[in-house]
Amino acid sequence: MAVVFLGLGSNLGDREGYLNFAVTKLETEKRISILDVSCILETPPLIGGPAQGPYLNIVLSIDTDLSPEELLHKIQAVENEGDRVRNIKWGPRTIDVDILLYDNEIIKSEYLEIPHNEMMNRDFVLIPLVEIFPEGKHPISGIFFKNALDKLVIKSKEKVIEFI
Ligand code: A4P
Ligand code: MG
Repeated sequence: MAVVFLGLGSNLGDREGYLNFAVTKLETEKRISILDVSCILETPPLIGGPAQGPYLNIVLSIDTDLSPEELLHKIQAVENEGDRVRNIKWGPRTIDVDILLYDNEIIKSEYLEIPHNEMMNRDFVLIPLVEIFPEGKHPISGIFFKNALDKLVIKSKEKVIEFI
């Protein structure tokens, strides 16, 4: 069994409804048990993408015997069932599920990069991750997520971040 952290985001339609939908779908998977779910965080979209509305994000931890590739297929099926349409890179989405961590494994293939390559630069990932995994550290750099978050928060103090 592996402990896996997933990052979920939504900024289209019933955002909270889509997050709940994805958690419920994962919960009903026989080979997945949900361990913990963070609070919901609302943040502005990343700078650099197209103009779009604010996101709701959560992080959850699961226990699973699915391989990383099998899990990727499962989460893509959940995204598709959650009305996800892929057109613009970084564009608005009903539901996005990213694999952040898969135990301490390091994977780099055409389809999968774990740890998620942008996770250390994103407050909407690190804030909910640190909430449910305060002792966690990055499998490659060994940097504690808590310390990475402190640095990020110092840089982007002026950003509007709120828990809902
Ligand atoms: N892929 C590779 N590694 C992974 C992984 N660890 N987990 C591949 C999941 N997928 C992974 O993803 C494209 C491909 O990445 C997949 O087919 C898979 O093989 P996608 O979700 O289909 O497409 P995308 O939207 O272009 O990329 P991605 O990576 O999901 O987008 P980002 O970088 O996550 O950006 N602002 C706020 N505040 N909150 C957000 O959640 N999200 C984005 C999306 C932009 N701005 C945001 C937020
Ligand atoms: Mg994604």
